[in-house]
Amino acid sequence: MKLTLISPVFNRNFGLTTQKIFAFPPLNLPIVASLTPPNVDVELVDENVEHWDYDKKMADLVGITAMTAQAPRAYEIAAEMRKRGAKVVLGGIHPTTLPEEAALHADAVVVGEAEALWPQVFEDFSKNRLQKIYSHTTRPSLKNLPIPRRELFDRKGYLFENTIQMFRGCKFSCSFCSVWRFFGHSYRMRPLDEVITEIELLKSRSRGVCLLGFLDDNIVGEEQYSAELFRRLVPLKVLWVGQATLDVVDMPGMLPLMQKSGCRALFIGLESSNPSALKEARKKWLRPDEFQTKVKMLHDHGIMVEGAFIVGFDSDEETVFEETVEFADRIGVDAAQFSILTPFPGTDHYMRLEREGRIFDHDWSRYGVDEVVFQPKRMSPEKLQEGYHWAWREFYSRRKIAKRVLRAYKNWKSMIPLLIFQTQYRTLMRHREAIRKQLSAPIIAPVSGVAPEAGVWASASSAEGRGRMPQRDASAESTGTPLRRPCFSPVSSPRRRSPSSEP
Ligand code: B12
Ligand code: SF4
Repeated sequence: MKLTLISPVFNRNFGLTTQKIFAFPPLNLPIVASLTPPNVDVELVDENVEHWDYDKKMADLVGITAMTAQAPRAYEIAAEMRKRGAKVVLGGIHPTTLPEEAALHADAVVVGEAEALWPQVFEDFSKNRLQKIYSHTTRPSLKNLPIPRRELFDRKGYLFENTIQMFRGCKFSCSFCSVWRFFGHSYRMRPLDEVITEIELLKSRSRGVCLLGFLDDNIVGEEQYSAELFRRLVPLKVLWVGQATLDVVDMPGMLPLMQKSGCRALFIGLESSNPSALKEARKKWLRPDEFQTKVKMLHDHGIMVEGAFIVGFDSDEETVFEETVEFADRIGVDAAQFSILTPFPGTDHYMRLEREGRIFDHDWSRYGVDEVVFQPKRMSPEKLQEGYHWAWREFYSRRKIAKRVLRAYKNWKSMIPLLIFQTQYRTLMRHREAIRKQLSAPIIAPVSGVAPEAGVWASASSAEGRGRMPQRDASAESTGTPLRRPCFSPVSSPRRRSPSSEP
């Protein structure tokens, strides 16, 4: 009996993740594997880092995970595997949000968390009585979970495989976010003893320094619990990175403790320098005038900060791109990620834009936060798309990278990782922008058979580092040419265009 678990490529146009630094292993599939009886032959395919062939990975049962951006490719793989005789089960955040859609493409859909459902799915499969939808009424407890089968990652070539999760859920209700809708509005914690046992195991398997990546959306969400974890990490001498909200800085004694426990970098959702945008996002508690001081406090504790910023809020004007890049530089973040506000199905933001008739593209493969799928309020979709690319180019211009790396001289140990990270980001984003430009030519054949090759490398515009966004070519705007979706899978949801973009 063979089970193949598949993580579809995030964005078919970009193909394999060529930079190891951004190749993040999926934790969900090793969890599903750990819930499967031990006598089953389990194989894991991560299309983001490996080429593969349907015929060589054939199995009796296939499990596929999908975030929204992965869904069209997941459906495509499901069709191919079913054609070859396998039963296919879909799970993850997208099938959970839209189970009826997913059910059109699979033999069964898991709505929710595998811990509560997979043993039953597997038993039903073994007895040839698979049902179409499996869902739970209460979210599962996170006690006594088996250790995820990370050995299935072997030889896939990730920079590090030690991703770990302590709790699920979030107490906040950000309007654009899927997490609190999916995992619930309060925290469900794993017993700390079990977390520490898992970390000790990861440490014993590591060659050299043990680097951990915590996947928790807010590692200090439960202050007491997190502080206790950090105390227990100190003697283990690991290094770790994670995600947090900026109020970590206000928690008495937390920063020195995190530093001692091995924290080296935090990914923080700063979202915007515009208070009206923060209100829209339901992040009123963030105060942009405090960001600079707080980032400095993190730096003083040897913690690098990657700030996440979103553009495309209703209150964002066309100046938002320059303002955001200037702001990110001024507050001193070490790295930044820019995203286009994307209405993920199931979120409050999606429901509002849908009600207002502003979502013009339901091709989920474009929901990777790098394409405009809705009509912005104070600018054209083209302007938003262009400004997004400009922000990445500008923030990662050579001149700005050099400035940031030199600024880190007080914490000299961080200079080399910082330089590597920044140049990798620069390469990745320029590569993607170049591909997108090439794809503005109308047709790309749908991918089949194997994961797509990354597109051809090409150099993007050289006008960089000047801090001002070039004005758009007016002739291009006047044509009213809709943003073209480069590759539309025949199995994805039907696409609607905004009235303004009708030919
Ligand atoms: C780590 C992470 C990543 C990693 C992914 C690693 C990987 N290969 O999976 C990276 C950094 C690559 C990533 C990228 C993106 N991410 Co991300 N990511 C996360 C994060 C923080 C943790 C994911 C995780 O491992 N969770 C823990 C596991 C256990 O949960 P799970 O995956 O949901 O799995 C459970 C169930 O869903 C189910 N299940 C899942 N799959 C399957 C399959 C089967 C067969 C079965 C039976 C069950 C099952 O069982 C599992 C166990 O209970 C989540 C937030 C979160 N809390 O989940 C965001 C999240 C998933 N990401 C999100 C987004 C938007 C993205 C991006 C599109 C944009 C971005 N943020 O950059 C990109 C996509 C890539 C691209 N286009 O470049 C959104 C997804 C929204 C949506 N509706 O799709 C989330 C929810 C964050 C948010 N705030 O909304 N991400
Ligand atoms: S964006 Fe972060 S803080 Fe806001 S609800 Fe989502 S996980 Fe919680």
